[in-house]
Amino acid sequence: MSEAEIRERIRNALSPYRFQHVEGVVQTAERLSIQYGVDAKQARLAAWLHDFAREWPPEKLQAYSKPLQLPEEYRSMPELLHGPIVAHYLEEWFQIRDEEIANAIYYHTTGRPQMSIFEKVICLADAIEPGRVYPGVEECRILAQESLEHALAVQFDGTIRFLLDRKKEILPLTVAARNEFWRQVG
Ligand code: DGI
Ligand code: FE
Ligand code: FE
Ligand code: FE
Repeated sequence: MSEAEIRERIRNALSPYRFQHVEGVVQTAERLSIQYGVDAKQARLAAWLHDFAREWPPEKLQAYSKPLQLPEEYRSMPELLHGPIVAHYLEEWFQIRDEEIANAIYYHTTGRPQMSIFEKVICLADAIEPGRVYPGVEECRILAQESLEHALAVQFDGTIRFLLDRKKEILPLTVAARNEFWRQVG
């Protein structure tokens, strides 16, 4: 499937608002990939695909996540399922057999310890694309010019703060990723 065909499939799967977000992630992922020395073509593909299942209803997300055997805590946080689902079905749905792309999509929401540079580029592009507006986004954009880890550390603090304020559950993986980013910043 060509990039143009993938773009059309994504456009059909998402609301105009979300598609605009994805276009922003593609542009930002390409820029960060060049800056941090990972493959730009792969980064664009991962970015196009990362939110393919983002607007599915919870029941559909739960159904498609069955074969993935995720830890129990994902059950109560359906907004964490869209990445793992697309990663799992990447080859079947898009004929893409690429472990780096699959991992970057899988972990784009939660992060994880020991993320590759490629995974960090996709995760950060998702957070700082031009359409994003939240407290601290400008600081993250500036930090991204110097350090993926520093930008992600601040970004994950923001996500965790957001979840705490709303009394939401926090996935241990998200906390582990956050701790490691700060450790890497020193
Ligand atoms: O899909 P996007 O909206 O572009 O962004 P995303 O995939 O990074 O985040 C999706 C949602 O998941 C967002 O509202 C924040 C939330 N989230 C991230 N980490 C956690 C989380 N939600 C819970 N409950 N727990 C987490 O650890
Ligand atoms: Fe997402
Ligand atoms: Fe994210
Ligand atoms: Fe996204």
